[in-house]
Amino acid sequence: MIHDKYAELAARQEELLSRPNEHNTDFYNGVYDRYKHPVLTRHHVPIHWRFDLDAGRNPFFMERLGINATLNPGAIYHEGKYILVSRTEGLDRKSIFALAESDTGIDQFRFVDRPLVWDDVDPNETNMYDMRLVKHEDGWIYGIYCSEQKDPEAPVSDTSSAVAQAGLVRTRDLKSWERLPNITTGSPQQRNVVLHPEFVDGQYAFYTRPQDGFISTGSGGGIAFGLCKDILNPVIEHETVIDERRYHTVYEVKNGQGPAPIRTDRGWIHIAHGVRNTAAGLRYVLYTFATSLSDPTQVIAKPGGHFIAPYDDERVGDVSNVIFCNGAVVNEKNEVFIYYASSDTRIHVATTTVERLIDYTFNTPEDEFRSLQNAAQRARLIEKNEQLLRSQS
Ligand code: M1P
Repeated sequence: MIHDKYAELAARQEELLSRPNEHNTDFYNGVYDRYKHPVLTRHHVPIHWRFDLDAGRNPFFMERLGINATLNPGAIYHEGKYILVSRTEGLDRKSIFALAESDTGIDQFRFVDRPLVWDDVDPNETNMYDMRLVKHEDGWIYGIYCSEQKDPEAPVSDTSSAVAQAGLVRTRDLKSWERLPNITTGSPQQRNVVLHPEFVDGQYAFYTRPQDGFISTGSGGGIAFGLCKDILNPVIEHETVIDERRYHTVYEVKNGQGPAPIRTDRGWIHIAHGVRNTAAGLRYVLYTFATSLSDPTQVIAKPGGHFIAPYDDERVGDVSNVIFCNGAVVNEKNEVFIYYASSDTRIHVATTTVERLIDYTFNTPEDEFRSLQNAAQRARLIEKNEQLLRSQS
């Protein structure tokens, strides 16, 4: 028999799942809109994924398999629905992938079916997270994710060191998934590997982030680009860094490609994350840049500073002061939905349009890299505005 408590929790959850979202009108920057509520939280995870509903087996109606957080979702717009594949972290720290969908893209996301599974081709893989979902022109939908295992070379006393590699799956229907081999590169570790949605020179193209260590990129780092001849045997022989780390920027310590870049008339627009160190720990923000349509290794525009940073309540969570994005979609009206997680805890959306994203990326002044030059840059803006204000007074 189903426990009495189930109906009460289900009714409460239904209120959350059907709640309309609305703009956060306290926030304005002209670039994108923020929303009042996160779009996916641990409270959205179905009750029957967490509790044993049977009153006999679970007389106290205890949560048997709790969920700690929903974060860092891959995203696609598919058959008129906004699809997220959420990193869904259990209380045991293991992340699983779970698919949620919505008709609006800003609210009423619901998890569907069951957590995603596929053939277990790598028994050493311990954790999986941060899937990029990419509709490739070859007709498949690919998922590229971080496949993490214990460092086999770590001494016995070290139970924390890990190795990150890029796992690869593909599907046509978002239901059955085929696990392909991990992507091989010359780098000891990889995270934030993303498939470019089109062939380049007849080959599959990837954004990578070569790194020496699991946390620190060491002598590696930067967003790199590489080609791969065969997706069934994915080897990237050469990685060329196209967007480097740089001193005293928001991407000083690390950076990484977010979702697959968005094709526009002016170029590919990339949403990436940048990391810098502070006395309170690492701070993760998003930034954008554009690459050339004719040569995706050439950066042709790069606004200074951050695009999205932790705001109000977003600042606090399991890993505070983090905004991370690996999912963004464009619908048929050229509206852009940017799904980002705050502080490794819950998922939000920011909306804009392709037109605004182009304007932001191509017309925001670049970082001048030195305070006095940045002061002069701001003085030029003030001067132009003062002239305009004087002419209209
Ligand atoms: O905790 C912040 C982020 O840290 C990692 O990102 P990166 O590889 O760029 O350092 C990832 O573990 C990511 O999932 C996490 O949100």
